[in-house]
Amino acid sequence: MKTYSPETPFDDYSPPVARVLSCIQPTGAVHLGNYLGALQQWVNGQHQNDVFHGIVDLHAFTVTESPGVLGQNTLELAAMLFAVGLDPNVATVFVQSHVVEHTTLSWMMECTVSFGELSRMTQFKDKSQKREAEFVSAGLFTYPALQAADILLYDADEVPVGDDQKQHIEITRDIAMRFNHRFGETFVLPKAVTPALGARVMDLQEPTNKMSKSTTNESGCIYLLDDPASIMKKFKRAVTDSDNEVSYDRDAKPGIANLLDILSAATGQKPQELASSYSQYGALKVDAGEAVCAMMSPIQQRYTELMNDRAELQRLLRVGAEKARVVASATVDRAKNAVGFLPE
Ligand code: ATP
Ligand code: LTN
Repeated sequence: MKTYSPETPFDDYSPPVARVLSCIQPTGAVHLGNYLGALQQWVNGQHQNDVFHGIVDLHAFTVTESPGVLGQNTLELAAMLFAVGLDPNVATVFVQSHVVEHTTLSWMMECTVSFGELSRMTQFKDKSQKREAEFVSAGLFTYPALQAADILLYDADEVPVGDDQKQHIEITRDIAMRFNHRFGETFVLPKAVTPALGARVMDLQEPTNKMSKSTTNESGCIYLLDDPASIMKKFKRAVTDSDNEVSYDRDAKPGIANLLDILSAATGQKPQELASSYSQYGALKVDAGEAVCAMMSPIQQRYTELMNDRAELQRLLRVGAEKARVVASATVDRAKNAVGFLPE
């Protein structure tokens, strides 16, 4: 890479690229929140930065109790990541369990985070409460340590995520700082980057909750593989409010603001500007639905093609894991040396 020096003319200078990492769990179908809050940013960032994207099956294992589902979900998610536009020749796309360094570093992270810190994580509180009578694994509790390992293994400068993940990036920084303080400079401190639009896509039926695959009412969640008829139906049924004036106000009019945000993310126009061009809720719902259908159609086509060639998908994932392992194993060696484990 070229670096700037007074002797180098400006047109020859390219700033150093950032190392970017983000991951997604293979826990079910990808929804519009995942796409607008994270995946779209991953795709846009791949030509500017050095990007690593993991399918975090070990994280999904925290809530997996039946055999056979994890591998199939992982394969389907890989097809979806390539279908939305991640280029396997540019981005490093890998499966977390294929890179064994994640579990080694995760244990070191567990020993660097406190019980109190983990107890304060809102995702753990939400997910353990939602599981009510179900089994709550210790892995669900120590989950942020594994996530910290994912990020620190790759010396990530930036982590593009939706709003809900900011706390996990904060705890990763705290763990990295503590480790560096105890054992000497080892880890790069990452920062979360959230998109201006789509940072939090809300449920169409309960617009004060984030759109989520663990929703109780399926019609509030748009899946990337939904057919156009069901996408339109879900938009037409979206919960709004009782007056009929289109304005962009997230607190007073969460349903309308969400529709405007979605339409804005799909068209590139500002939500406030869009608001002024509508006088009725019905037309806004139809336009938002149609814009989403148009955005999904090429993705769905590529997804089907990719799923028809399983051998090729697995080959792409092997290439990704090899590239990931090179960086990850160097970091684990550095961390072990810093602590002073006895070398083999
Ligand atoms: P869910 O709540 O649906 O189970 P999750 O947060 O567990 O979702 P992942 O599949 O691990 O889902 O998330 C992948 C990415 O999608 C993360 O970066 C997360 O911040 C982002 N994301 C998830 N839901 C939303 C949403 N409603 N709006 C914006 N971004 C979201
Ligand atoms: N916890 C995240 C998924 C996740 C992740 C990561 C995101 C696991 N490891 C590393 C960014 C970086 C979630 O539930 N969305």
